[in-house]
Amino acid sequence: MKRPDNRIRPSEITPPEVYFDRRQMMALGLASLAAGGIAGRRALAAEAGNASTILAARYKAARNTKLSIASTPNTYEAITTYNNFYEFGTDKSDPSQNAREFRTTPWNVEIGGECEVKGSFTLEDILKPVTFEERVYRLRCVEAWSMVIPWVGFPLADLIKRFKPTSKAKHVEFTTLLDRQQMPGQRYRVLDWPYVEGLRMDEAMHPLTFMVVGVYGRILPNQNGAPLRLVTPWKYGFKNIKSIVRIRFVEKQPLNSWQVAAPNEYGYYANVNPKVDHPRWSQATERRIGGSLFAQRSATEMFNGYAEQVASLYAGMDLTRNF
Ligand SMILES: Nc1nc2c(c(=O)[nH]1)N[C@H]1C(S)=C(S)[C@@H](COP(=O)(O)O)O[C@H]1N2
Ligand SMILES: [Mo]
Repeated sequence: MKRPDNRIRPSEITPPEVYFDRRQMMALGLASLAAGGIAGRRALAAEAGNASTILAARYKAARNTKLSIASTPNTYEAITTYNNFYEFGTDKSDPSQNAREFRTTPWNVEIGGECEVKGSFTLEDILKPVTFEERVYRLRCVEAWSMVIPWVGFPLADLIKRFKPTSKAKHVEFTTLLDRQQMPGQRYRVLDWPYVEGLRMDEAMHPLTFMVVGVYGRILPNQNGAPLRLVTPWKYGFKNIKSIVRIRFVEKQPLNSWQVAAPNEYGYYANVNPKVDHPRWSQATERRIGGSLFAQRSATEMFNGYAEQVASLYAGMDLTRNF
């Protein structure tokens, strides 16, 4: 595993206002602004600052202290330059380099399968009714490293309820964008593209399961899965699927990309478990990114420290078999 390449400075990362387009301004009721036309570029430019301030303010959400851990988060720089996002390359430094031009507006999410409300929804449709909050979660990668990240987002359960899943909906399947032009990593057969992940319905509805749109009070950078990604803090990092374009309610357990790629190494549940090793390395300890390479590794916690909240979901299940 390569060490992170720190050439990119936080100041080089696209500022929030660059992401906002007319569609988003419309969604905020700034129609006159979005109309443009002869009203002129000057007026647009003058008010654009105003619009981005309103939008940006939404990402400065209050922290949910009850569902946050007390550890100090990693730096913004570490979180945005040490990434796994194979659509943009397999080195940790590739996504921050190769995702700079990735277009996240306009963005649509297709909702389908076993639910009453379905169709194609704009990101604005998805985000308008929800309340953003900040949650500090530990991210534990299956590669035995971890980070602490202040995410901004909203509970997945709040989104799911709006689509009224039927009694046949036993799992939720998520799919990442497929776009070989924009995602150069998809030209290589590292994985069977597009990236797919899934959660059992009760996992998806769990209050810890979070849909993320921002980090550190700012809109989510492309390399972290803009504009919409999943975060399940008690599972290995690969469950946290990025840049989601499709959510389907399904009866059968979906096949997730890493399970398809190496079924003996990666499962569907992927719950953090110090007692169930990866066939090629131990999961008993982890290395915190950003610390000294020589620092002592810390013990991996069952369910990444969230056992009290989630252990009951797996009562009676053999977690060695269901890894
Ligand atoms: N679409 C997609 N989602 C993905 C990945 C990926 O390669 N493609 N990598 C996963 C892995 S292995 C990890 S550890 C986390 C990393 O999230 P971060 O870069 O925001 O820290 O994203 C996950 N989501
Ligand atoms: Mo990961």
